[in-house]
Amino acid sequence: MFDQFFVMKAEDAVRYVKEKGFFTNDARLEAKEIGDGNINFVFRVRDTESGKSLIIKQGGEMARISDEFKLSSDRVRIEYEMLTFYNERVPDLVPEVLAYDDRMHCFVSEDLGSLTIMRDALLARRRLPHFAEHITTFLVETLFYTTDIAMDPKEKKRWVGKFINPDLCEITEDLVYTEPYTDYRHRNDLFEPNRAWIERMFYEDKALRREVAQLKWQFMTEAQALIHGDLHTGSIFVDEQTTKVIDPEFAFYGPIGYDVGNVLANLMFAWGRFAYAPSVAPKENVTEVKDYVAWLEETIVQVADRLIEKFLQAWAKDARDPLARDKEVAEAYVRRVMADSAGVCGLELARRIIGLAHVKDIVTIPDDEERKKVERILLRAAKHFIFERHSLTSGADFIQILKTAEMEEEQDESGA
Ligand code: SR1
Ligand code: MG
Repeated sequence: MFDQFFVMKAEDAVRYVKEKGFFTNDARLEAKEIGDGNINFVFRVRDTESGKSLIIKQGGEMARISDEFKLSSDRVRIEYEMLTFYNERVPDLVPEVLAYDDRMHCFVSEDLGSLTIMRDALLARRRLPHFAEHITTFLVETLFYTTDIAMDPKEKKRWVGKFINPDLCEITEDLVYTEPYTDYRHRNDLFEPNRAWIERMFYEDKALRREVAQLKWQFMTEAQALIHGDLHTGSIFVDEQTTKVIDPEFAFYGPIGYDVGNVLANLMFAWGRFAYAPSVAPKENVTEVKDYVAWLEETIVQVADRLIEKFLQAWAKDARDPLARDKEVAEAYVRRVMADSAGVCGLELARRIIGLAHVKDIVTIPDDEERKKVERILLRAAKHFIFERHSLTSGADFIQILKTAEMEEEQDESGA
């Protein structure tokens, strides 16, 4: 029955796992479509007696968010190959992947049901004491070790070919790099109280468009490392002890800063929400919320600083190019990674507020005045990250930009 592609429903998912031998024919299974992303279908199939469960992820021919996006099913193969690579390199930080089916455009993987999507954990103000350590290990192990500096350059070029991902790269090129800097009414979805402000601050800023153009050509041409390509807090499962990265369907050989910048920006959405939207928590929790904002700031600092440290350590241990043995070469390389990360951090902040695909951290702020302010602070920060990316060299520099953006917004509000 599963020898020709069709979009599965929950009952098909039950038949599928039985036919493929994951469960016996008489197992009592229940299945539910649980996907909340913009693109694919995700089924959880569970044995009601043993409790054993599995995930099937299936890619249709177009994105869920809009049928404007027609997508090659090859993305499912790429995601499966990426998860396989991650399982070899960082098994503790990803789900186990069990099977791939190129006819049904799906794969089967471990169910991480006991964990929570990180965006939801942050919205619930859960502290994740190991996140910065885990994610920086993930980033260095998957990024540094897939560069020409650590990998055999011929093998690396084969990988570049294996992970060519034109449709998903096109989505990023359009949604992240082009549309938020253009009055692209057809797809940009602006919060109305900020429309005029965004038109002035973004669409009319030619210098900004020039900087973004540089970053866009870099994204399109720099085959630096095998990047995840969509490493936001909706692509990470967590609990207080655990971090598991999922969803690498946007993977390709691109700039390291794309992954790092996404992680940082998505921590900043939670930061903006809790720092400037008091209505999102009960009044009596004000001190707890303040402490949570401090925890988010510490985490942003640690992600940047530990990444730099671990990258340099990995370089000292495993760089194989003879020209890479000079410590100053390593330091200059990492400085550029951080500049690229800052640029992408700005792009991600901007596109989730101005573009088509939003984040819950912002759109669920119930008070319009608060949301207006949070968006403006993050958008001001976005511009600083893009323009000043070459001068950001530590985690503290990232926080400094957030503080500058806060101050500018306060001054503007008070008419100073
Ligand atoms: C059409 S897809 C919109 C967004 O969802 C994905 O998760 C990526 O972030 C993409 O930009
Ligand atoms: Mg995704």
